Amino acid sequence: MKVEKITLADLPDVYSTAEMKMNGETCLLAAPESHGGAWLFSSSEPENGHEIVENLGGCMSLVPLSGEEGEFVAIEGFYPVFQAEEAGVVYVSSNGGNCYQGWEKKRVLDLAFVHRIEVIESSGQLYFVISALAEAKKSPGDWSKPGATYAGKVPDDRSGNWDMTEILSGIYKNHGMHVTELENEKVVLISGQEGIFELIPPAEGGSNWETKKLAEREVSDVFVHDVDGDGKKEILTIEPFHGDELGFYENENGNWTRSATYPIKFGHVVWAGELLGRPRIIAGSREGDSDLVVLKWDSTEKALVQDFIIDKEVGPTQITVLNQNGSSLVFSANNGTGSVDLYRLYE
Ligand SMILES: [Ca+2]
Repeated sequence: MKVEKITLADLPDVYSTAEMKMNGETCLLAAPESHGGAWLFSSSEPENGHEIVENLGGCMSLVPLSGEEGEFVAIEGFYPVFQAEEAGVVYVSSNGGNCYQGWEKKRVLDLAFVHRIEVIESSGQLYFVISALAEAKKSPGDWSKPGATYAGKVPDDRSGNWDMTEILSGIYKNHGMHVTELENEKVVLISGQEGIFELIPPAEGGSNWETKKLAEREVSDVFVHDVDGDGKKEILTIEPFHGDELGFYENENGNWTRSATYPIKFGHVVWAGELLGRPRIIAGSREGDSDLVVLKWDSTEKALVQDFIIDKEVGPTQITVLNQNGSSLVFSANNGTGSVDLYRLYE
């Protein structure tokens, strides 16, 4: 594969990315971990991005509200290094305006050290799920208090109350969150020091989230895809917390087993999906080569191997991948270079 790189914006400390539909078009969002604003880029004219929300810093996560246009939720107030006593969740809406104007931000939840948010639809109900990395911290190295995960219904009237209840507690370094489908059910995966957990949303009319533990090892981040093409999904991980290994877990008879690893350095990006129609993994490191690298599964060697390097010395923190018009686009928050970059992959 060949790679074309376009720097879309210089955004110091850029950290989070997402994709979102806006006026029928796919758009991309980026926001910083320090004080700053959120930017929006249309996929048809990505070079003409604009800041759409002036004050959306300490932004660890950006997530569109499923199926809707022009609205998203985000974490704000989680500043480096672990200054997050005042962190919370905001709801951001375009108010039906054009791509770049009229955006309004509203704080909907306060939760110290809230770090991840996802949105999942189940039985026609939209739920938000949030995790606090820890309950509290006296210093960056203080991990004495575990974090918890909470969920609630996204109110139909977004200006209403966003109520939440605790659904998983006692997870130290509660860091990873990923919405996926396992055994034909939409689920949320959570990862931390105690391992990987699967959270299944309530049945129709119910309120209880079912919890299953999938793996015991300390895991920083998770992503799910069938990367060896055998029709069964695998779990890809970064481990341990911000760690130096990418893990490959296979499911055999209902049990998840780590059967391969690949070396990374201060791992921060793990993504798996289709690139130009082929199953691939993208891993990003914030130390060492600080690279963004594409891996593939070698079924002969039964190992993860490097396919090609997208970029080096960029220190990516999050990516969003789009497949459109015969290209694969990798939109990257390159924290190390303070830039929002778009990579177009092609044959
Ligand atoms: Ca597979």
